[in-house]
Amino acid sequence: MKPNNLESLWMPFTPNKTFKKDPRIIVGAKDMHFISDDGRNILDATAGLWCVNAGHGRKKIQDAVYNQIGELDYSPPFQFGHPKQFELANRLVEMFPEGMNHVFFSNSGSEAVDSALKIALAYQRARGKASKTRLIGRERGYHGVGFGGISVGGMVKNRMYFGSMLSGVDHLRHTHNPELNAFSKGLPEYGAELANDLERLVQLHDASTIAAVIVEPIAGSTGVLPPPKGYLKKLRELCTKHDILLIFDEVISAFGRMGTPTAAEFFDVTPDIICCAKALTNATIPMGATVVQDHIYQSMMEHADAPIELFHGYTYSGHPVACAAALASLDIYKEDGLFERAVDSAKHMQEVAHSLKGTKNVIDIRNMGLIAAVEIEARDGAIGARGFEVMKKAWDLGVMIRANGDTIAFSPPLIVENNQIEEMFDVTKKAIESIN
Ligand code: PXG
Repeated sequence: MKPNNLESLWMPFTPNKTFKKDPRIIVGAKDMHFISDDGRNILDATAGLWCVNAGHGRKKIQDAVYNQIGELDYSPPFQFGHPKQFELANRLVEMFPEGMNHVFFSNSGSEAVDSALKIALAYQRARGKASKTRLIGRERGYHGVGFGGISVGGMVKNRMYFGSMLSGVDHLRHTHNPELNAFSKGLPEYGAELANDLERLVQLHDASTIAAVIVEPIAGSTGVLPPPKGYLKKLRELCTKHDILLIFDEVISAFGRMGTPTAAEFFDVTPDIICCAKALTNATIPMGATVVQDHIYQSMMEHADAPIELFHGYTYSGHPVACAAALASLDIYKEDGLFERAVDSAKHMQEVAHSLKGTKNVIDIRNMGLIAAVEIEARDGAIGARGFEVMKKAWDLGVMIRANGDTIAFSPPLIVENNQIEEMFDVTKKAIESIN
């Protein structure tokens, strides 16, 4: 089953040279497990990449996709519609916070973010605030890999190789403070005042130049950074005060990761725009969505200066097969009560994750919803080396975990059983103890 030549493929976000010498090849998946090419069952502690929330190989999605290709494989999204994209938009607005009643489809988290940024700019212009062009992100933010996303993003390596990116972007300070908050269970106590960093940027640039602020309500790929208590509410207040749009990038947090349809609902903070993707289709077919408040959509409908209100869209926006996969996924989440289930599993995961405190080299443990992270101290002069070795060792021991630098992240499918949570952390502990 091993491919005989690994050279032609340029793998994304992967050290190609090292991987190809010692590849990890996945040939199948069912429920909570991947199957490796040497026939082992590997427990999926990451829901793939934070996306397979209903577990792998769901028959209902498989059937929906198969049937959709037979019925309508593709139809152009510009100037024509098909029923399932309207149905899916209606289903999504029912799940999203009050007032967020309009959905723009794309094909990935990166595109959902770029769409949000473009909508924010076009909206400001349409309502006569054309000087509001500046976009504010946050240090350590991850918003995908488009030029818009890396510009507002705050992960150094994702930015430093790619020139000057978008102009007119600035960043809030990040909220990670291990000195005060290490080993917090759930939301960290300290740091709400960091939202006031927006005041600093308003002082510097003036609110009349700022279109939008984008943050992840809980940052994932930068190493799992739950927001300090009160931070998001404060940020919402400041955005409202200064007439700045607030965008939540919920690419990892939407669809049950927090036990609710959105993190916005969990934190009781309603942004103006939410970006989502990943678990929208249980990751079976690529799809992203940008969900906006009524006032944004209505303003664009009323004030746009051309018959096409938004000059933006993708060949595969609202692809019928992706819509079929998404509708089936939303059915499963509801029928199986997976968001509610995540609430219970999250409690267990919190206890099990924090039981690793005291393990060799562990310097912090963080968790929120069905997300946890164990951070190990970086080896001198080799940031990320230990994280990588732990990930590899865990794979050999039968568990897929994700290393973001030296932070090991856990975000299992919402169908995870308590004993599987225990297995994930037992194996991780063994892996951490086995390396120097
Ligand atoms: N926003 C957020 C918050 C994300 O987590 C994206 C946007 C981009 O989505 P696409 O579909 O364009 O990849 C993401 C993606 C990790 C990891 O290691 C996380 C992501 C991607 C790759 C790695 O945790 N999230």
